[in-house]
Order: sequence, then C-alpha cells, then structure tokens
Amino acid sequence: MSSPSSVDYLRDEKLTQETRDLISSLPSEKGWLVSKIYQFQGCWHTEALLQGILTCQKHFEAKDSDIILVNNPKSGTTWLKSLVFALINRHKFPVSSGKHPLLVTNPHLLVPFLEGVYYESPDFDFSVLPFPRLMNTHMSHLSLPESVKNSSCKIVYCCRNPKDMFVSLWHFGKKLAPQETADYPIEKAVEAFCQGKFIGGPFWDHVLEYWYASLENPNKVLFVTYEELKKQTEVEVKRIAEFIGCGFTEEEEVREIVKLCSFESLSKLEVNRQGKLPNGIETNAFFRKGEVGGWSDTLSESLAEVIDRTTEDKFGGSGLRFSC
Ligand code: PAP
Repeated sequence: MSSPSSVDYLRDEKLTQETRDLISSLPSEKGWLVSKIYQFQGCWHTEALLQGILTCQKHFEAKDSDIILVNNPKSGTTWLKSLVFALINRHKFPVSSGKHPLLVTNPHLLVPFLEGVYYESPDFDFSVLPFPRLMNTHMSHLSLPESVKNSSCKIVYCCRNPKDMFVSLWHFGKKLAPQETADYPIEKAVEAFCQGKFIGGPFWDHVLEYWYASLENPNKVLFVTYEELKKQTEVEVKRIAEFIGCGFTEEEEVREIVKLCSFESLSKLEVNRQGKLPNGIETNAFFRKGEVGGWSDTLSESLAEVIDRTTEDKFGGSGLRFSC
C-alpha cells in the first residue's frame, strides 16, 4: 500500500493485474497528496482512479439522453451536481415540497462519479440509473469513453480560475491526507500544479480541450465557469437547462433551485456537515468557503504570480481569461 490515507481513491488495494502491468510501463512521479501518480493519456492519476478510468473506457455505454458533468477537481463539482440534479428532477421533486432529496443526501451520492464508481464497483450497472442519467467525471476530453464522444449525450463542463482551484485542492488535501501533506511546502505544491503534476492535472490542458470542444460542437459541450455561476447563478442555470433540453418557463422554479443549491443552504445541512461518503471522505470536506478570489488568504503574491504567469503562457491565444 502506497498511502496511509483512509480514503479509497488514495489507496491501491483493489488493483487488477492488468492495471499493475500498465502502471509499470507508465511515467510516474512522487505526487503532492499521494506518494505516486502516473501519467496516462497526458494526465496524472492515482492508481485507483486510473483503474477506474480504464474500466470506464472499456465498459461504459453512453446513451443519447445522458448528461455528463465534467470539471477539474475542486472546480464546482458538488455545486453543479446539486444544481443539475435539482433542475432535471424539478417536477418529480419540487423544491417547494420541503422534501427534496438534496436536503437529506449529499450531492455526490445523487450523481455518480464515473471513474470512482468503476474503481469501487467495477460491475456497477449504470442502466439502473433513473432517466435521464446524470453522471460526472474528471476525465480529460481525450480520455472520455468513445461512446461519450460518439453519442449525442450532453457534456456540461465547469471551469474555475486556477488560483482558487489550487487553494481549494490544497485545503482539501490537508483534510484528506493530513499525514502526507503535513510537511509539504506550498511552494512545492504550486510548482507541481504549474507543471501539471497533481491528481487530474494538467489543469490547463483539461480546460483547453473542453473549451475547444465547446467551440467546435456547441450542441454537445456547454462551457460554464464557477465565477459566472457565482455572479449570475439564475442566468447560468437557465442556460444549462436550455442546453440539456429542459428550459424553464417559471421564474420561481429557478430561484428556488438556486437557493436550495447555494453554498449557504447546502453547507448548513446535517448531511453535509456530519456525513461520510462510502469512500471515506467526510461530506464537510466539500464545503469550505465557496468564494471567488478566496485564494488571497492562502497564496502569497509571489506564488499567485507564478500561477498567473503559467496561465498566461498556457491560455495565450485561446480567448480564455480569468478576472481574479
Ligand atoms: P470535488 O471536485 O472534489 O468534488 P468540488 O465540489 O469541485 O470538489 O470543489 C469544492 C469547492 O466547491 C470548495 O471550494 P473552496 O475550497 O474554495 O471553498 C467548496 O467550498 C465549493 N462549493 C461546494 N458547494 C458549493 C456551492 N453550493 N456553491 C458554491 N461553491 C461550492
């Protein structure tokens, strides 16, 4: 075992011989957060998530009606899961009933994480999910299963500014793997981040792949940002609803969903303050500050500049910019 962590994704106990053989041929690095990460199809992964991706690539059959939420880690997964779950189920579970599943269940348990489920339960039958199936992944565009690319399923991609994303991951890592991260200097973590050598990295390639996919095929990939979601949540939620084919007619419904899924509402719920996911992660780890520009309390100006410079290098010419 490579990590003392109590979280499943950071362990390697369920690896198949096939994964072990592949891993032995891949470039590897001592990771920030985990003792080793491996490069596969241009991205760096833990052994567990790599196995999940391989199984997903082999077995997942997308349907035209599927909705797949995609992002880099710590870029709005929990929020997007709750918003899209609430909007596609708004007739089945009206927010006004006061009995919404989100009031008693953490969003990660309502929307399965493809590579996580395929790691934990390789035989999981995705056909049992209610229609339309809603799932999420952190996979790069290149690594998506062929059926996702070839079907008419919808992809909603959420991007977050890299400094807030880094800081969110920095604090999440301290919660998840306190021993491994205790003596890890933030300067080294910024360096690893800028080199793309962290779980799910490189950040920039991930974003750019989906950015260009959204420009090439706007009916297939919708590109949203955490910052715009914060600034004008109702407008963005309506845009997502239109894109996945269930636009709103009632203003009231949008407002109720936005309120239910806000950081303030979700983070106060018992299930998100005291719960634990089956993989060992405490649900409160997904709710920290939920702010735009909150990086400034953790990153020094010089470290922020290092990330800014890398962003300019990588995003130059793409048309993508971050205001914070
Ligand atoms: P994941 O990729 O591991 O699932 P993810 O949900 O993307 O994590 O990221 C968590 C971040 O989203 C946290 O940001 P912070 O560390 O900067 O605070 C968390 O606070 C934020 N977050 C969670 N829920 C919401 C929400 N309802 N609204 C806004 N931000 C949220």
